[in-house]
Amino acid sequence: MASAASRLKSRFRGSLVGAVAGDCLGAPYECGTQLPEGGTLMSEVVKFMQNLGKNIDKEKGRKFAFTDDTAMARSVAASLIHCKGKYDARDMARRFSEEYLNEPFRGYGGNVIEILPALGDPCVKDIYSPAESQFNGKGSFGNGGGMRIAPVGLCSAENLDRVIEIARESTKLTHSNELGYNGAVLQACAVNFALHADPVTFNPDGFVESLLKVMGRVESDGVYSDKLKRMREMLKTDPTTDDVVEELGNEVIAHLSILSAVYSFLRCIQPVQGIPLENAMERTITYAISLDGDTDTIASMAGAIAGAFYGIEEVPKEWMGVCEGVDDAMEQADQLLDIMLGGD
Ligand code: AR6
Ligand code: MG
Repeated sequence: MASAASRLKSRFRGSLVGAVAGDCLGAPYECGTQLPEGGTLMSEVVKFMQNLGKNIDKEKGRKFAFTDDTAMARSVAASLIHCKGKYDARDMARRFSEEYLNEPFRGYGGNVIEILPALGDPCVKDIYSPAESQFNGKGSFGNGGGMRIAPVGLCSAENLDRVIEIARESTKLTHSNELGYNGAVLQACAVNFALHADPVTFNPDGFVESLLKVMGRVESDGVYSDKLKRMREMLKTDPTTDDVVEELGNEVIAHLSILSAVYSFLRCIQPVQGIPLENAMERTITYAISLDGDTDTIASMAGAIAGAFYGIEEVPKEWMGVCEGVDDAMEQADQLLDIMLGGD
């Protein structure tokens, strides 16, 4: 039996690699998909996954590129590693800015690009002020906080308050709207709960209940809490993907995408009709992409939660060969684990 330390290492790696793979494999579906006569998006994604395995030699060297989700998550992880697990707003903001200016083509959100250059400017006195000025002072509620937050969730279970605080504060660098940063808090906590869950006794209802407790503490408007309560019902009734999208959304905004990622993880613990894939990571990413819309980000967030639960062994080998950024994610996962074991 694997030791507790090696299980944890596997789950840290699974989470960051799961996030990268969801981003890379979801990205080709983001702008809509031409479906064959009688085909569904789900059946197309299943074929894509099956062929990814069969054509591994042909695919050799071919990389599915990552997008802004991974670009920003790498900066979050790099900053936490550099600051030995502590949150340093200036350091993280500068990394977001540099990453964007180096590779602006990664598919960043339409509004966040207006403030990313300023986040590296030492003359900006209040580093949170560029984000606060967005959307006439209301701030962004895009899902850009949730999409990058997995590294924050990778710490011990006793540090949940710190997960919440770092997720909120680091998201405010770009998303000052409550819905934007609370969505990131929810996603970071989902990663943390999955990381420490016992797969043998795991209970999806209890998982949702734990998230409800967090959201009850942090949100003032109840938007996420109401949707979590709906999700609890949905887990009992197994709705169609269209109904899931109707309830939980598939858009680039936080409150209409992050819960779809959480639901994808919870739903795919069990087999899903229409997805004849035995591997649970494959099933989860396939399901998340089948929700259509913001496929890369929903699959990336679902992959981060699922990877923290199942560990790196459940990530298909083929993904490791074809997804850009996997090696860096493995390295960052190991470094974050070292920080945690060093007493974060
Ligand atoms: N009012 C109206 N629309 C909004 C608001 C608001 N307060 N906030 C956000 N939006 P952005 P992100 C809409 O630019 O969150 C990439 O595809 C608005 O249409 O802050 O980092 C990634 O892969 C705005 O352009 O960036 C993610 O999927 C959009 O939400 C996503 O974009 C995105 O918000 C992440 O984007
Ligand atoms: Mg996206």
